[in-house]
Amino acid sequence: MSNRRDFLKTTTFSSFFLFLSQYQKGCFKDSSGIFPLVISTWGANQKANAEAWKILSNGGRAVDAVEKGVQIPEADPLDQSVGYGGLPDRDGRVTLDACIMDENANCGSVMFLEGVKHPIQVARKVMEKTPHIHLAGEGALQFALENGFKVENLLTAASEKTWQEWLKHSQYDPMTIPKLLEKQSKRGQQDNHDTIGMLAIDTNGNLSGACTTSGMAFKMRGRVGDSPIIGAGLFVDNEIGAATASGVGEEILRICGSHTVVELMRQGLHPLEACKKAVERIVNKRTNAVKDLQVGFIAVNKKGEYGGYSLQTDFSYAIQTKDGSKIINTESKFN
Ligand code: SD4
Repeated sequence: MSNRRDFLKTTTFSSFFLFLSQYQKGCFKDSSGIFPLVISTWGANQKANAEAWKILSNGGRAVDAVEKGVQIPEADPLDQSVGYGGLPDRDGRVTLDACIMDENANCGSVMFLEGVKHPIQVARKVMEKTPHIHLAGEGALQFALENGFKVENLLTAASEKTWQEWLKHSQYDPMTIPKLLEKQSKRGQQDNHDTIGMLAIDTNGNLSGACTTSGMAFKMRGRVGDSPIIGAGLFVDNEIGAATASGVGEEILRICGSHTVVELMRQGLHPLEACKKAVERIVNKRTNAVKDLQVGFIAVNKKGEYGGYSLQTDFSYAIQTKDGSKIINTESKFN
């Protein structure tokens, strides 16, 4: 009898520890059946989600899915906020920022990188082939060239024209891209887009994320925003969840935005509430300075619950699960 009790005790304990160790490694299977899942900043990034979904729905890794997915806007010449076709800095140069983070806290990032159409691929190589996390400017380019990337002209005629127009008054406004998009957007949120931050959970329940941008239009040469900074534009903690950001990078950096959102989820907040608290922290610290600026966060937790919140209206995210794809307009602090 006592042997049986001991056996039960031992198996119960060992199953519990096995579960715990698997959970901590993040390699438990999804028993709820809701995974995979992919979520991206901005409704227009449904196309990017669809690309990521091809990998996720075949049982692929979340990190492969996000790397592939964000290449859709990177390659799109009509997307003036990411990759090829992005609006240049005030000197007329397109400079790109991107980062990627996987379920094991591996991460890689490039910033102030010129002439490479898919900075996210370079960021992944930084993650996998170097002892570093962030590579910037000339060094990032040298590394890209050494790894077989080609340099091409990323400034499209349309973006050059917008820059020539801007030069007439040369006034920097961090809201240039949102205002431009508002003008171009015919079907409301559907067409609205900006920096892409993408988060995914694969069938093994593992989380990863990627973020890529051409940054603020007409920024100073050398300016780097939040998007390539691990913890600001993107953060993944496979035990808790992941978050990413879009909007005025300086405001996101100030509160280490995405890391803050993940830490708020660690304290038990739902992803939407965590995003809201992070936005409120910016407002509390910055008051009037941010009343006309945009910042938006999206987040997903380990259970697959997700949400987003922004400073201003007109922020949305795209989500794809087994139930299909949809766009959600977030609640915002200001209306
Ligand atoms: C940056 N956060 O460079 C990026 C730009 C952006 O919506 O997200 N715009 O600051």
